[in-house]
Amino acid sequence: MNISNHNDALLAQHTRRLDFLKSEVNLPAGMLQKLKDFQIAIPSWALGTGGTRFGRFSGGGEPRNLEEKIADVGLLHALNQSSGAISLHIPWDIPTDPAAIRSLAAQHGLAFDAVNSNTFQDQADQAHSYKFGSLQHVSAATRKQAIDHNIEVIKHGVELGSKALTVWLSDGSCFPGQLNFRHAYERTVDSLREIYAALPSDWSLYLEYKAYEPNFYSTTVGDWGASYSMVNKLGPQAKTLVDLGHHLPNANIEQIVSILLMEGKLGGFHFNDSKYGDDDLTAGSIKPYQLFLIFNELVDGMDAKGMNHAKDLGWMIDASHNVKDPLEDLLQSVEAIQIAYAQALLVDRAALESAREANDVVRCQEILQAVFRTDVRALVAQARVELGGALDPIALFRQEKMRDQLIKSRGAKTVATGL
Ligand code: RM4
Ligand code: MN
Ligand code: MN
Repeated sequence: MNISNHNDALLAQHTRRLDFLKSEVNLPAGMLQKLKDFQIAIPSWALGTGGTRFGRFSGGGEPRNLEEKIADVGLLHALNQSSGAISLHIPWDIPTDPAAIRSLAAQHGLAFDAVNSNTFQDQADQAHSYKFGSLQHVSAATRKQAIDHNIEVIKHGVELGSKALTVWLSDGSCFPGQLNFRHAYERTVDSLREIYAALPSDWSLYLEYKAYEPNFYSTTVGDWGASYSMVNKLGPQAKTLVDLGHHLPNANIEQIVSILLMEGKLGGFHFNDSKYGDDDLTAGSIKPYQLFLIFNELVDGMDAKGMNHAKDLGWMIDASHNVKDPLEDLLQSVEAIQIAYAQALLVDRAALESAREANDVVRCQEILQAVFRTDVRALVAQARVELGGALDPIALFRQEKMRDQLIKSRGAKTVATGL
């Protein structure tokens, strides 16, 4: 791929835009470096076209195995220099030769972010069904099977150099009366304690919550309150993971983020966007202002604790759908996240704080919206170019007909494991 030719052709336009931005806003010292350091992990389950329960329309050239998934993420990273990690879902992606997988990833400059367990589907060879839950199950044998699976996932992660386990449970109930809420909660915590006990000392356990689906009456880890109370019982290595699509409509996610962060219990993110439920749409495609407000709280809260923006939380995408090229979609998600982050870095926090102290509500809104309406794309592009990436990753992906090349080498009828 010829990145420098591509960049040369766009350079004059880019410089004009960047100069304009610099003439309009004061860029805080170190901002460009922060943007360069910020890496977002790509989920191994989103590299193929996502389906819904009504169907799936494969686009061709989808990765047929873990090696090809790593190659896809490597391609994204070469284009944007900001997706330097991959998050695996087990057993969708079992690294059978971890040393080889690790070195392949290293060749692409990729690290392994959190590994994800799966106790929401039954596998062909499994003894006990998860139809009525996994860690909450009434049967101790089923719970043990799910616990053992999570411990197995940790082992895979250790071999790859991951440092976190993400647990998302579909456990819950579909009808009133089906479940004893207290017992389900207690059994889940007891099971999680056993998983927690198997964590290496430098690992984290992220407990993801979700309001509903596939259970439609109750979900045992259904909101941040349930997750927060559980991770508090487990210990310091356990934290809550926020997936942006997992709230009831109109939830104030930025406030949830702010409080979890303040309490030292925010572990990381699954970025995506949604209109109705867990839609898993491209980050920033529906509610970009919300994404900005979330990053505004993140920057504020992390700075208050002296945290490293790039390293102290887990930044992951969890998006997947039916209609776009998955690689183009992921490039869009990464850029939307970077834009929101860059804008949050531009907020004049001293001015905002004094407007708040003066109860100047209008001024508070003006400060935030002035930043949100600033076009920071040239700055994000500059960070990319300084790292060796493309000025316009999607344009280059199309110019070089990268999807056609993938179809040629992998075939038109491939289907990737995942959602
Ligand atoms: C869930 C949740 C998990 C993801 C699965 C595939 O809704 O978001 O993070 O692993 O989907
Ligand atoms: Mn998720
Ligand atoms: Mn989800």
